[in-house]
Amino acid sequence: MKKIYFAGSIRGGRNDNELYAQIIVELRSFGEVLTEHVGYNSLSPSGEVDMSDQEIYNRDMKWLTSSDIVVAEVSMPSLGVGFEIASAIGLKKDVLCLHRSQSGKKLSAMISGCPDVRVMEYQTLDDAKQILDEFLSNEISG
Ligand code: 6IA
Repeated sequence: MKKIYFAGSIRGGRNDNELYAQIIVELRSFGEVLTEHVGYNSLSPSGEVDMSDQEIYNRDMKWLTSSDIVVAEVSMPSLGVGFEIASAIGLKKDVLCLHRSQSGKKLSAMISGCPDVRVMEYQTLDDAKQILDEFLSNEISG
């Protein structure tokens, strides 16, 4: 079973967390999603966690290293997600970035201009699912 690392904003802002949860449901039909907590409603930027930032970093970097595929929802700008994308590129992972055209924010040129990631614009959740299906079916067969 392929391991999928999903990245989405946490301290960058949680406005899209329900969308992340729905993307994660879709990702689960293609493999094991290592980072399901990114979609949890209960995870708020100021919330209680029983891990230190260093422990979170170490655990996430270990998961990122062990993953086969990285999918990032990048509509809500997040330093952590940007860091994960750059790290994934360094680790030679296949990276798909999903950006909601109507988010009101233009994607950072450091992501949209990067030749090592696939960036896809989408509008509805159904569009996102279709993009994921195409990307992941190729990944899994290839
Ligand atoms: O800079 P951000 O916080 O927006 O970065 C979000 C990204 O970093 C996500 O894709 C996660 O993989 C990772 N990340 C950041 N914080 C955490 C976390 N706990 N737990 C797991 N992964 C994280 C923070 C909890 C706290 C804010 C209540």
